[in-house]
Parts: sequence; C-alpha cells; structure tokens
Amino acid sequence: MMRETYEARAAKNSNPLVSDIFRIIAEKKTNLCVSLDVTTTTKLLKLADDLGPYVCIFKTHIDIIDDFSYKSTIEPLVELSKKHNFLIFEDRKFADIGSTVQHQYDSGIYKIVNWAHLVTVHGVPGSGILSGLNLAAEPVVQKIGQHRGALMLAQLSSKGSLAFGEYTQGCVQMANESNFVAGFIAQSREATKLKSESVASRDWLILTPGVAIGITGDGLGQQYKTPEMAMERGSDVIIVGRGIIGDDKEPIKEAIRYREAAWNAYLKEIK
Ligand code: UP6
Repeated sequence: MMRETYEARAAKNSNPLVSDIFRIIAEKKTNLCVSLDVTTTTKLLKLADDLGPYVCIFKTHIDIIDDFSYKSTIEPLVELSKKHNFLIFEDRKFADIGSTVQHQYDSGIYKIVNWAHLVTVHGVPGSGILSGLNLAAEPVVQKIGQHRGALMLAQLSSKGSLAFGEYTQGCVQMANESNFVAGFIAQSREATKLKSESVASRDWLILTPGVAIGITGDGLGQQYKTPEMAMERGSDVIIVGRGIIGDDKEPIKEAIRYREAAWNAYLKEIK
C-alpha cells in the first residue's frame, strides 16, 4: 500500500489534534505508541521518562494505578510529556450515555479531560456519547489551549470481538458526523472506509493495538500481529504494551526495536 508522508498529511488535515500528532511523528521519526499498563506511579513515570524519546504517544489505563494521586501521578506525567514531546492517550473506552460520560471525563479523581489529549470511545450508545465528551472538552480546550479528541473503537484485536462489519461501519458514520473524533482504533484502514460513501472520507488517524514480535497471543484472547503487518494494513501508529514493557523485557531495547520496525515499514510505503 502506498501512502503519503506524515508531514504532507499534517499540512492538509483539518483537525488540529491530528495535525499535531502527524507533526510529532515526523519530527521524532517514530510511529510507536507504548501502552504503559503498569500498576504503580513509580513504574509509570520511570517508563515515561526512559521511553519518552522513542514514542509519539503514551497510552495509559489510569484506573489500574494502585497509588494514584493527581499530584504525584498526573502532574509529573504532564511534565514528562513536555520534556519529551509526546501526547497522552487515556484508553478509557467510554461506553455510557452522553450525560454520564461527560462527568466520567471531567470529574472524579482522574479528571481525564484535563490531561489526556486522546481517549477511546465505544460506539454502542450512539452519537450522544461524542456530544457528551465534547461538552466536557470545550471549556478545557478554551482554558488551556490544547486540543482534545476521541478515537472510536471501530475494531478490536481480541478473539471473538463483536466489533466488525455493520457495527464498524456504524462507528465510522458516527465519526463522520462529529468534529470530536480524531480517528479509530482498528486493525486495518480498509475497515474504516464507508461502503456507501457519499461524502469524502476524512484523513483519519488509525492506531493499531495487538502488536508484538514473535508471539501470537496471550492466552486471554489477545491476538498479535507484527509491526510490519499492522503498517501494511494502513495503520498510522502501532500500540505496543507487553512486547516492550513485559516482565521479561528490557524496555528501552525493545522500544528501539519496535520503533525501527514500524518506521522502516512506513518508509517502504511512502510515495
Ligand atoms: N487494546 C487492545 N486491543 C484493542 C483495544 N485496546 O489490546 O482492540 C489495548 C489493551 C492494552 C493494549 O487495553 O492496554 O491495548 C495492548 O497491550 P499488549 O500489547 O500488552 O497486549
């Protein structure tokens, strides 16, 4: 598959958050997102500092941190994002009605909207979920001058997932009707093209989880493909967790290896 450079896409994209991401990818020459699935603040911050130079985005599951506090977990993470120029993506997988997700996004102990540039969203509840999140984001965008956006879960990497076919198409339709959507979590770009396309499709940002080298699954339904396979299917950014930060891994060495694999796969495909 031939593709345009990240620079060219940054210049043309009408969504400022997507442009920022493409620009960071091009500048740092990395289309790697590391999933920081750890349970302590110390581990989270050490990995963010050590791997910061090699990633464009860090993904978090902030609700698995045992010793979470806004001051000691989030504030240093935000400082590291400035130091290493990466964006933060909280993989919250919102899935409720608009009014509820609005509060889940801006309230509670996490106050996700204050610090996460990207969040994941299920299409199950219908388009109100995007309106609710957008309502929470507007005042923050105005106040701190940073962009916020959603990645819709168009497809999942796990075995037996119900997100395929018409469901995936429904997500893309919902995304088309909302300025809050930056792109998709998907296994292939092809799946995010509308079959009955009446309006020109946007240049969506595609992030692909379920990526690892030398292993096909985790015994709990996860299904892995290699960085090359993800890129060949039109992904923009690979998401890697245990392949890089797993117990038996040397995270810096692995981050360099995955970054190189995904970047070389991109270089092979550019026009
Ligand atoms: N994730 C998937 N598949 C999806 C969506 N999200 O694995 O379809 C997330 C998981 C986890 C990460 O929630 O945080 O990506 C994958 O981690 P791993 O590389 O260690 O399997």
